[in-house]
Amino acid sequence: MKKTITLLTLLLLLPAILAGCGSRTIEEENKEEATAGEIITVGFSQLGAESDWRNTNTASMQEALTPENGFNLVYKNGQQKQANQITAVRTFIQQGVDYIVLAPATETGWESVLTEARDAEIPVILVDRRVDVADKSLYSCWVGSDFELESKKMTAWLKAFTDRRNISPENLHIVNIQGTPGSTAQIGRTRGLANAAREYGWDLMTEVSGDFTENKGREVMAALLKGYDNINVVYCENDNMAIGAIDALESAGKRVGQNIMNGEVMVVSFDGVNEQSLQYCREGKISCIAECNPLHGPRVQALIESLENGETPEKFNYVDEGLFSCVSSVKNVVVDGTEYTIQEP
Ligand code: GYE
Repeated sequence: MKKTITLLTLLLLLPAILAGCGSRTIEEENKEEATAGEIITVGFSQLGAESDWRNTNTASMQEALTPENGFNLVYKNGQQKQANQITAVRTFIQQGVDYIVLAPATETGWESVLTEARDAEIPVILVDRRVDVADKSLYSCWVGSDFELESKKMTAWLKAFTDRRNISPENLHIVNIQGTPGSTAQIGRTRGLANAAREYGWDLMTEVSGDFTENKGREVMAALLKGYDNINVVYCENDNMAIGAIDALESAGKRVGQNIMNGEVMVVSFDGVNEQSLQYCREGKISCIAECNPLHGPRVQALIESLENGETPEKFNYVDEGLFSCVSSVKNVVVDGTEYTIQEP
């Protein structure tokens, strides 16, 4: 009789014992749910993969917004088309992500979709380039570079270089290979050059877009060489286009360097991210690079964390950047009262 009861008890308890061994306790389940609730889902609409700067920027975001850091990152590549980015943002809204991070290709045309995000109460953080909207409450904040300042540093360097060499301003025959038209980086870098050319009396002959890519930079440079026989400065709005342009110049039998009164063509550019352009800068093929810092992942992470804590971060967050050159005659430049020491590439 006793034996039967023990056996019966065992049989009755068996499911509970098995459950206890095979699956999680209620406490464990609760804990998992709580952590799952804390995971922050971020929809990131990146504009494309057009340059080394861009790829480094994407990697920086992916390295910061990880599950270990409490994030679920949904990445969408816009292939340099605003329409793709608008679709991506709409998808994020439908998915009900917690935050939208947008690196917009160009500045205009964002009102409707950003209004949709605001109506859905999803905060938007802009990274790198900006949007041109009258109502600034359509986004929480922005982090990126001061592109016009980069350009002011570059043109200050060019002015200092020509002053040291006693080259008169009208002897500078400049072409500008621009970035994607209507992007913040293009607008700022183009404006800085145009203002300096006007102020110093440089001959800025033409401006053509190379869309920030190496191939377009090569193509545009080859075409410019057919149209102008006196180009002695090529101002490239990023390094990838500079690499393409140098290729086209050398294929056309031109020498790149600093001896611009004796047939050489000076190339200057922006970013300082990829090894080839830094190597060109060490060799003097690129005379000066204005640094543009792409490592925004940890910055975006900090902004989201600050918003999560109920704080209001600064609306516009700028990063510090310098200038790279191995031309020894210019040691520093002063722009808007700040001195920048030229760094070794
Ligand atoms: O300089 C260029 C990229 O917007 C700062 O975009 C960015 C620019 C960068 O394609 O290489």
